[in-house]
Amino acid sequence: MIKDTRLILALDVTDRHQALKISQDVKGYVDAIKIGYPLVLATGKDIIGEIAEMVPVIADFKVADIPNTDRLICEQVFSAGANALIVHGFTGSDSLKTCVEVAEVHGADIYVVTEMSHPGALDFMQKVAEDMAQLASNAKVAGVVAPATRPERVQKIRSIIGNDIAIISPGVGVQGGSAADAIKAGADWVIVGRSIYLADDPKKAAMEIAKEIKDAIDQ
Ligand code: NUP
Repeated sequence: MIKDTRLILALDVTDRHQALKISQDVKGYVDAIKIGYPLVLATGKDIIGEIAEMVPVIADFKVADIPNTDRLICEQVFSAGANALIVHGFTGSDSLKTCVEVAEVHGADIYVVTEMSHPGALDFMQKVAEDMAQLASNAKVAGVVAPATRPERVQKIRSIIGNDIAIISPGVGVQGGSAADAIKAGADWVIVGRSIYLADDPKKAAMEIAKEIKDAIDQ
């Protein structure tokens, strides 16, 4: 993923025309568009390739299965045109290794979830998040997903993975996190959904967050 605005749009709309319109509008202001079950289940997997023609696509399917099933899922996602795929780390090294192998064949990237951004992540995930960050680092994936809602955890995860792999960070806006704080804590990209796609003017909202990120870097 080319690092420019350092903003990723989470496009969790369920209408095909709206999805394509917003993608066209924010093109140039986001480095990637993350799409997941809401949009793909509503419109079909061809939407992946349609959006990828405009902006690189990260497929957020949080893949979490045995290696053989993971392989079948990865092949479908990358054949559909996704540039990257988000997978879970808790299934362990063999499942992750399989995802990385399929991604390599397609010239695509894998991002591993460490600790999620919502409050429930404290129930189970936070306890093993650092181990999953280490697993991701060992597997030489493109990056990990870490919570903008807890910048101190972004910082901790950065200290584990070093600077070789990236951090993409959701939880900005509606979930309470700040784009500037996440970037200052060590995130390479922030992921923003509702604050952009529910705005009256998604392009303007994306531009404003991109500016906030730039100002945080320039400080
Ligand atoms: O830990 C995570 N938190 C999170 O919100 C991992 C994610 N993949 N996400 C996703 O990021 C979530 O599914 C949604 O697509 C996006 C955040 O959207 P919003 O809260 O900015 O609307």
